[in-house]
Amino acid sequence: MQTVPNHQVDNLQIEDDRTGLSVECLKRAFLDNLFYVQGKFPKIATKNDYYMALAYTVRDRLLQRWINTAVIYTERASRTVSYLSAEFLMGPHLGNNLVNLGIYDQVKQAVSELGLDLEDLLEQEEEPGLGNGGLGRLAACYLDSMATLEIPSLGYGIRYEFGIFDQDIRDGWQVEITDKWLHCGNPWEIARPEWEVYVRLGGHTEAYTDEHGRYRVRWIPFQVIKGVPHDTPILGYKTNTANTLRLWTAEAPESFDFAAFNSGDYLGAVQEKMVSENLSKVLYPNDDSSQGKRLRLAQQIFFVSCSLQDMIRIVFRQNVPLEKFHEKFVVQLNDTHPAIAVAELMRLLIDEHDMGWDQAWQITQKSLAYTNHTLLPEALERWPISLFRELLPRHLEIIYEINYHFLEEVKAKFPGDSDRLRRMSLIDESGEKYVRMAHLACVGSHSINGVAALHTKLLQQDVLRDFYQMYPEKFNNKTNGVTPRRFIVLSNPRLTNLISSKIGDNWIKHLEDLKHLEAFVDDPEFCSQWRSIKSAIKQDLVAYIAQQNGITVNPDSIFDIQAKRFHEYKRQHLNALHIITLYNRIKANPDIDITPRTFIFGGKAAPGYYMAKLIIKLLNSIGDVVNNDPDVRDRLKVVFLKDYSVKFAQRVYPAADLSEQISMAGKEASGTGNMKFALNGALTIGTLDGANVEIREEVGEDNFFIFGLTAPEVYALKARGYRPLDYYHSNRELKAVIDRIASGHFSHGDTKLFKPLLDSLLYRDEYLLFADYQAYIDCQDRVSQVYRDRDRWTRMSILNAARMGKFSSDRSIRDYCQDIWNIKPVPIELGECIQAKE
Ligand code: GL4
Repeated sequence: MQTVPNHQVDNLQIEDDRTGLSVECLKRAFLDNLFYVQGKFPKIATKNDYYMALAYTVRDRLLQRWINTAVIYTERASRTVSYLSAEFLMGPHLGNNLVNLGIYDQVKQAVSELGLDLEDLLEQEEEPGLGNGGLGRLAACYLDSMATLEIPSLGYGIRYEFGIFDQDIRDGWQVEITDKWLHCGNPWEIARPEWEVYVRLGGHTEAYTDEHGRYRVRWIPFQVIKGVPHDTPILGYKTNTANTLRLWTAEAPESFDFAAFNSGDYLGAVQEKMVSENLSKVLYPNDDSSQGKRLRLAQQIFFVSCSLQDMIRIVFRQNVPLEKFHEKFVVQLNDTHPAIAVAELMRLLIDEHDMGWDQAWQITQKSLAYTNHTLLPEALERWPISLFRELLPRHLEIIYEINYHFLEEVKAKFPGDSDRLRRMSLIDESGEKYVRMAHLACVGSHSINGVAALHTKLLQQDVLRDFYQMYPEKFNNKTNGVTPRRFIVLSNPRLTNLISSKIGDNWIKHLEDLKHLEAFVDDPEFCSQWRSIKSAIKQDLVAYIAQQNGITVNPDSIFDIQAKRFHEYKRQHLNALHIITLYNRIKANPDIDITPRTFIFGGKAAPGYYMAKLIIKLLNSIGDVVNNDPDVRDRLKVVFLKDYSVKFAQRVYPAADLSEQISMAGKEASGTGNMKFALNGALTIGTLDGANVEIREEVGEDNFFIFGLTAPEVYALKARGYRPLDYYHSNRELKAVIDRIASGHFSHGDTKLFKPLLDSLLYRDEYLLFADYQAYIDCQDRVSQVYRDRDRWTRMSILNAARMGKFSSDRSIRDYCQDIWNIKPVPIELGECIQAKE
């Protein structure tokens, strides 16, 4: 579709009520949107109507930034980051946009003058849960930082109709419920059907000779699917930049197959529409694992092809020659989910745009960069060749050709090493044949990075060792970070105000400035303010828990929180062993003096992950017994908060005293929850895994509770032959804990319920819970001791927050810009014609 220049419209002054920021103006605009957009007036409006009216009022106020940003990027053909990710776990938009626009207080006042409560309206928003956990949330933090740092960027992904499932707990078990986040409409997105693109699937290829006598390939697909972009603005914090998150929905090319319709096969015609729309129907709810499902591969090619075609459209519109694609765009692959981009970009350049192989390969490699997010073997994506051939016949040919050239290179560098060729090949031929997506990403990218120092080291030494030996220059580390805007300014306004009252508010954009807080650790008044804020937030959570779970919690107890996806390697069940240890101590000696604790859990398990679901059941079962045992009194409580989400995480991080980061060393690539807790003044109990290592380095050994085997010790123990039963027999407390579970104490006498879990611990214990048990318990005992010294604990808490500067996603993004992307900020000025009058 062509745009129509219209100078009359270009020169128009935008209505004041759509941009004004005074309380009066905001009130008028709010009521106006309630009436004209929602079609309601106050007497009959629902809370959701009010939320929508407010969302539109805020959206109006960011549109000028959004449009100006797009205009300036287009005029200057700015170099742009394309962040390709199958997941974007954005969290609610409204609060974040209020913070980033700097209008939180005005809006709060405006709605309160209309008799409404802003917090109440913020609660209304159904968050877009288009991600599983850390990987998707990292993408969202990076978008926030790129906009804040004025880096031209586009996030590309899938607009899943159903995001991550809602979690209910029934009889202690997780039950999954479909997430209907679009049910009440989404005020933050704008569909751009004029930029629709088509993606082919299936069918076969045919070789032919073109008019210049060149060998060419034509792909005759079985199915064509239309991708329609939906754009959401991503505001920077107190900048004029508003970048775009572009998510694709899948549709049938025509809403009717007229031939089928005319032949009377109406249902057949509609069938095709349904099949096509399936592609963007649902997010796969697996974190850190891959199942090799056809629909998942179809989703990947769908969003990758849509996005690359969109970039090529932009290149042409900005009059950049296609040969300079890599100068206009750098494409960051968020894990291997978009790794098919290597073959798809080659295909687009060669088959659709007549480019030769060598030039296309150069452009591809120069454009693409790959981030690895996991060390778990089960998460490394591999697709059966048969599936590939069926769905992506042309891509498979291209991959074979890439592989041919690549293996030639390997042979040249390591002559006579056939074992290496077999290990490195893009095709796994050890049994059924597979395409190895991580290998494809490594070969097709100019940069390969891990997400924490230890993770990158382990990639180089182990998972991607051959690739490190082949291309050492491609490898680099980019330690993860989190956005302080959402994870402290928005979620913890009380702490934000205290910090800003002492050191100004520069830290919000320059998190290293938090170090100036260290000057106040010996100031008793500051310490007491720090403590009373934590205590007030804990009180809020106490009220929430009472209302949600009907459990009465002691607000002075240690709030000991483990909130993250459920996975055996994350060892929520190690935490459970500690709870039962304390419980056993109380049962043995009811008057024992122990530091009261509230154990709080949140997180979802993949629906097909039986063991993770059994661990959820175990925690709930322990809670049922412990919370109601009169011997325990108010010394221990176990709370499982259901349906963990971004919205909910924002409530939990600020309330924590203790953050549980207890994965088996060598398994957690980085973790990012660990950063969010510490930023809010929680102390960490953790292993030397992922970013814990760097957090401890920053906050200092004395301010971090470390325990357990290191990654090399884990490997050594496994190599020696690990025997969990030996630990069981030789450790009295551990044995009592296991026996307590086995006895049916937590399962109404049912001795079978937890048997699979106990057997897996006693006879395999893949994640070395028993080996780390005693060290964990000893460390927890230290935690309990230190907590009794309130001043010491407060001091440690302040120092943790003060030393978290490194873990801002702004720092991560600056590192990406410098080392991988070669991109500079492009500041946005608000142009004359669309500037607010305010
Ligand atoms: C993850 C890692 O498990 C997690 O440690 C890391 O912090 C996150 C972001 O880099 O990526 N990888 C996958 S898969 N899911 C994750 O959360």
